[in-house]
Formats: sequence, structure tokens, C-alpha cells
Amino acid sequence: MPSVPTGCNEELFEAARLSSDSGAIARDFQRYLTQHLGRFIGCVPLYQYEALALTIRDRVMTDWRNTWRRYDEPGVRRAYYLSLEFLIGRSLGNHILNLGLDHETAEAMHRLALNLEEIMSEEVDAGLGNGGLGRLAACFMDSCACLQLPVIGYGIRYQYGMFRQEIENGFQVEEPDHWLRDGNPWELERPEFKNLIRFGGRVEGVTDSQGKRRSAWVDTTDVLAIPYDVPISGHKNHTVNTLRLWSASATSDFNLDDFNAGSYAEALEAKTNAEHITMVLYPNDVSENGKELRLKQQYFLASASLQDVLRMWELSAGRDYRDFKAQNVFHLNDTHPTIAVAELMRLLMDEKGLDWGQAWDITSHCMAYTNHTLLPEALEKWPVALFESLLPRLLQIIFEINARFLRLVAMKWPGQTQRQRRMSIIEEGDTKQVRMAYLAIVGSFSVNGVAALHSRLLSGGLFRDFYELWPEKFNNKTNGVTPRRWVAYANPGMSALITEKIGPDWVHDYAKIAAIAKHAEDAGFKQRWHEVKQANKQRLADMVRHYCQVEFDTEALFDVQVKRIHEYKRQLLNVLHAIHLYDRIKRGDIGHWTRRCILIGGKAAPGYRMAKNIIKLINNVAEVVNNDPQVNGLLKLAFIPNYGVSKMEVICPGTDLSEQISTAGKEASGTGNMKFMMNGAITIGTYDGANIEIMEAVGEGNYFLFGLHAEEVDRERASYDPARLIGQDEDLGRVMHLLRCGHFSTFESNIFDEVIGSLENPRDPWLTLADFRSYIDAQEQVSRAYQKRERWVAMSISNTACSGYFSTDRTISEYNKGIWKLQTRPLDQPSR
Ligand code: F85
Repeated sequence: MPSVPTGCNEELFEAARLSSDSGAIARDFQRYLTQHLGRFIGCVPLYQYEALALTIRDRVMTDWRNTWRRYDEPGVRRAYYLSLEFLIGRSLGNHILNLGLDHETAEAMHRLALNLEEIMSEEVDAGLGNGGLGRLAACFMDSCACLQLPVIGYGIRYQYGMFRQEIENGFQVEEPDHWLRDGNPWELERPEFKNLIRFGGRVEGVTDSQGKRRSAWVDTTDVLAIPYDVPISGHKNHTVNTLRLWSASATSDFNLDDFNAGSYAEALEAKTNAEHITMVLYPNDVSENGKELRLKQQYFLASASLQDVLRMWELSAGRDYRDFKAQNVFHLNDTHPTIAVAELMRLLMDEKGLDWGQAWDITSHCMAYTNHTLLPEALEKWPVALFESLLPRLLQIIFEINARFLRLVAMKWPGQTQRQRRMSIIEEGDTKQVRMAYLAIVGSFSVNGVAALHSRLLSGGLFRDFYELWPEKFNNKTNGVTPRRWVAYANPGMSALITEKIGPDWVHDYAKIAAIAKHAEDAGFKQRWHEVKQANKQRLADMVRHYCQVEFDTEALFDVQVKRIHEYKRQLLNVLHAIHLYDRIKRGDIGHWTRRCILIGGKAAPGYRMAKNIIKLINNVAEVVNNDPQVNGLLKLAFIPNYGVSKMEVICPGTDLSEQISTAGKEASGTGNMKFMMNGAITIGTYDGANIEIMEAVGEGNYFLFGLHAEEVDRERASYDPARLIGQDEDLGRVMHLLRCGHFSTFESNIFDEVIGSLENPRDPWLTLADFRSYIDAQEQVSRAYQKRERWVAMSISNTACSGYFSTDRTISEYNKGIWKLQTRPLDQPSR
């Protein structure tokens, strides 16, 4: 027998790997189905999915353990991505692709007379996020594994993810998303690494055994954090990184005294209360008004994750924290986990015995913060009183951080008390509040925005004072999306065509996609590109028929806007265009008409009235347009319910025109725009967020630009006069008339008053009507361009060819080079 290896013995691991030919996959699948799940081959497809998921999961296990070990080697610097959201979607197909087992698995299922695609569609989306921010975290995890970077994701295992959206009579109705009901084969519970999280209580000064004065946080109410690990496989590189999600659990199952006294329900109360913490994801993506449970979630994540990292640190370094900052970096995904700044201070001082200076030196060298919004109402603030009762020790620490910080400000700008008040982490006023963004900036060595314009607007506007104090902290990292999920997996037809022309390397080295540009004028290639797009449009049309009962004709232009519903994203502008086209049809103005199918999708925050009204309006306009015989297929409009990750996997490959029409200066980056571009859609967009970089990459000739620029928006505001615009523009006048006269609200009088009021409001923050004319004109350009098919296809190819920059592999390389400074940890020979 060989001796037990101490280091990383590649041969041993190689031997432990399961064989992955189709025969082995089919055998394991059948064994799981019959021996483990107790079902047979003709069972309901859910169990087929489960058996296949377990079969594939077995094939990542060895690499997973191997990767952990490699990252655990002494001296390996690691990053921890702290995020309240990871919008992962489905996993099975993604792992199959990354392991390079697509053919083998399809073949194995075929042998058993089963269909792989049908089985994969049984998986429920892991919807642990709201929108772009959560999906970005998931794309980042994919790229970190692909680049073999030692990064661990830390998040929350919500029992209920993003709500399921149903549409009833045109209105959004929210249904709970109990995604774990049938179990989750992709998670591994690790109760051995649980942590205790404390809330409430009070702070006492005590003298420790060394005679030092310290703070003790006592009389707390405690909750356990149990980690569940989710594997994140790299692309054909034997790397499997970890996403560690925390679940709350009571410290004891129930109170025995109550139980014995016969109060069974009361005995369970503590347990239920504890478990509420990770029960549900907050479905808001812009403002969250100081909900206690949300702050509990944030602290729960931060504390559990930091304790986990310190535990691992002490395993190798003991209680010596001198090298900690050289080997660890925490990344804060927006302000949501920012309480980690204060919590790391607390742990290092109160639990590990460091003094303030040592603890601050570590903390402020280990934290990095990414901002995802410019909307002031989206910046998190917590009432001081809430902090005081929930996290008294952390509030003390924040006050001390602030006091020291304000001394620094006073030193830099003596006498500028206004500036000190502006910059204070504590906002004064009737209810004092903790400004989390300021805590994040003060506590971090790096602060970045998510697109070039956004980062400029941060340092020149929202965070200007801080930029003047610490210009070296501020930087930009333009977002991206992972080409594995969003091209290779979502668009197999296009991927096969690309690989045929330029080889398969583009999947892991996405800059190589540029090589298809030289085929943009090759007639044969263009014809095949077109055929692939048509097939993808058919797949999308089938989905639209299924969910919306609306027929989309694939010869028409597919015009799509999918994203969270928000006034700043201006779904309303899109609707105004749809109404304008309808009005033209009704007037017989249909010379050189381009048929259009407009698809809109997205969720509204349950408490956001205006967003919900917008959904209702879209549905009502759709009802009128789709049922008017005179429209006769010249125009279709559909609202796709319950938009999410797996819907987007069908939508973006089948789209011709990508709508990115936010008010300039409001969309931090956008990432849907990148998914569409990669899949050969052409963008109609404002000069906002990453749209600007998309346009620069593809060239103005391959992009439809319209609307005011960010600086113009601010100037326009002073003189914005919607009534004048309506009076001057006949098209707009007719559109507004159709809205006002109730053409889209028969028997529902006045339901759109609020929407109309917002459009006509001179103080409309989103200046929707200011961009109407320029939008309509740009849409007319689109319609004309779509009629020149050859040219359109060339534009489509150019968009894909120029999308190399928008891979999260590039984004993550920049995070690593500029902020994290990790070394790649290649495992054994990649099998690419
Ligand atoms: C999005 N933000 C930006 N926020 O809007 C996009 O422009 C950008 O491309 C992506 O981030 C990625 O950078 C976003 O998705 C949220 O989901 C969000 C969630 C919760 C909250 C705020 C924003 C609360 C907690 C403050 C309500």
C-alpha cells in the first residue's frame, strides 16, 4: 500500500477521478435512480434530474477537494467575495459544460431513451438575488474558477429566493419561491464549521487576564450560522471553487423547560425566530427602508464569514495576526455587507486581543468596496437607534472609527465644518443614521465603480469629498458577464459555428472572439449566422407562445427589454414607442413597414407602486395591440412573466434589438446589455453606464445611439417642460392622447393617472419625454436597417466579435491585478 500523501499528489487524485464516458454516466445515473432515490427509469422527470445531478456532482468532488487543499497551502493569499446576493440560476448544464461532458451526458441519456434538455429544464433556478448585482456575483464566481484564482464566495442561503411573478389581469402578483422544497443536490451542509452570531445585549468594560481594559458584549441573543457549500467549477481546468452560503439555526432545538411544562408551541418560538434571519431575500433593488431583519441578515453574513476566515487563519498561523493582511482580502459587493468593517475590528480586538491600531491596520488593508449605484435613494443608511439595540458593540466601534476619521478630515481641511458634517459616517438630523457607503469608503483601501462613466461620476459627484481626500483609493472596474453561461451554454448553435471558424479556445480566452470579425463580410458565414439567429428566434417565439399566448413571427424584428422594472430604466419610453407604432398603423402610415415583436420582462419590487403600474400598462397596451385586426401582425407586444436567469438563457440568443434606454447617468453599468451584445443583438441605447463602452467597442455604425448625455440631463432639468414637448411633437401628442382618453384602460377608468402624471410632471427625475423624439427617430433607423438583411447580419457579427472586453474574465483579471493581487493556482494539467 502506498503511504498516505501529505501534499498534493496529482496521481492519486487522477486515480480517484471517476470515469466519464457515456457508459459510466449511464450506469451511475441508473444506480442513483434505483438504489439511492428508489425510482425507476419511467419516473417523473424530477427524479431523473436529481439522479443526473448527483451523477455529475460526483464528478466534481475530487477536483473540489483538491482545489481546497491547494488554496490551503501555506502562504496562499486569498480573496473573499462577500455578497448578500448570488443569482446563480441553474447549475446542472453549467457543470456539464465546464467538465466538458456535454456529448457524453447527452449520449448517456439518449441510450436510456431520455432527453437531456428536458431533464435539465426540471432544475429550479437558484434565485438568490434581485438583478444585476446578484447575477454579477455569480458571473464573477465563474470567472474566478476559470482563472484558477483562490476566491471564496460568501453569501446567504435564503429559504425563499426572489419571488415568483405571476400576471393576473395584467397585474403583478407575487408568489413565494420555495426553491429548496425538493432538496438541492448542489449544496453540501458542513455543520462542523458552524459559528455563533450574537445580537442585542449590552456592552461592559472588563479587565482581561493580562490586565488590559476590554469590552465585553454580554446578555446577547444568539443564533447559529451553518454553512452550505456550493461547488463552482472552472472551465475544463480541474479547478472547483467554493461558494459558502450561511443558514441560520437556533442554538438549541427548543426550550426543554417550556416543552416539559406543556407549552410546545412556545418551546419552538426561539427556533423559529432564529431561523427567520435567512428565511427570505429582500426583493428590493433600490431602496430598503431600515428593516431590522435586513440589518440582521447583513450582520449575520459578515460575522459568520469573518469568523470562518479567522478560524482557517488560526489553523495555519495560530494567533499570530501579523501576516493576516498580506494574505487576505475581503471584497464588499455594494454596501450590503459593509458591517464587516466594524465586525472585523470587533473580532480582532475583543476576541483576539489586538489593540485598536493593530486591528485598524489590518481591517483597512483588507477591505475593498464596489459601488453599484448613483441613485442617492439607493445608498443604505441605518438608524443609529436600531444599531444601538441590535448591535451595540458594533455601534461603539463605528462611532470610534468616525471620530478618528473626522479628526483626519479636520486636519486636512481646518475649519471646514460643513465638509466634516457632509463626510461624517453618522448623518445628523431628527433620526441619526449610519451611512454605510461612507463606512465602506473609510474602511477600504479600494473603492470602485462598475463602468467608466459611473466611476467618473462617483469621484466627481457622489463621493467627491472622499476622492479629494484619498484619490488613490478610487478606480474603475467595468462589469462583464461570463461567456460560458451566456454564449457557450445559452447559444449552442452560434457557439458551434464560432468554434468551427476559429477553434474552441474563445470559451476560456474570450478576447479571441475578435477573430470572427474577419468573417463578417463572408456571404456563406453570414448566411449561417442568420440561420442560427432564426433558429434561436424560433426557440424564443415558442417560449413567448407558452408563457404569453402571443404569436411572434420570426421574420419580424425581435425587440427586447428585460431587467428589473424601474422608472430610471424607462420601460415607459419603450411603451410610448409601442403606442406610437400602433398609432401609425391606425392612421395607415405603414409605408416600408418593418414588422416588430416587442418583448418586455422584469419584476417590480412588491412595494413599488409606479413600477407595478408600468407592468399593468404594458399588459394593457399589449392586449389592445395584439387583438386589433387592423394591426394584423405588423406589431406584437408581450410581457413575459417571471423573468430570471433561465429565461434570459433563451431570450438573449433570440434577440435582434437590445433596449438599454435608461436616463443618462443613472444606470451604473448594466450587464444585460453585454449578454445581448455577445449573442449578436444590436443595441439601441442612451449614453449611459457600460453602453458607452459597448458603443466604443463596436463602433457608432453598429449601435443606435439616442438621447441626452449625462451632463445634458442635469442642465435640461432646470427648464424641462413636458407640456411644451407634447404640444410641439404631433406624434407624442397623439400617444399622450391615446393614454389620457383611456384607450388602454376601458372599464378600468383612471388606473393610469399616476403613470401619465409622472410623464407630464416638470419635475420628472427621469426626463422620459425629453428623449422621446430622439428615441423614435433612432427606432426608425433601426426599422430601416433591419430591412437590409445582409448589412444587419454583418452588424450582428460585429457586435459579437467586439464583445471580448465584456467577459468577466477580463473584469476579474483587472480586479486581481489592481486590487486582490492573488496568484493563480493552476492544478494539474488542464484537459482542454
Ligand atoms: C445593479 N444594481 C445596477 N442592485 O443597477 C446595474 O447598473 C449594474 O450593472 C449591476 O448592479 C451590477 O453592477 C443592482 O442590481 C441591487 O440589486 C440592489 C439590491 C438591494 C439593494 C439595493 C440594490 C438594497 C438593499 C439597498 C435595497
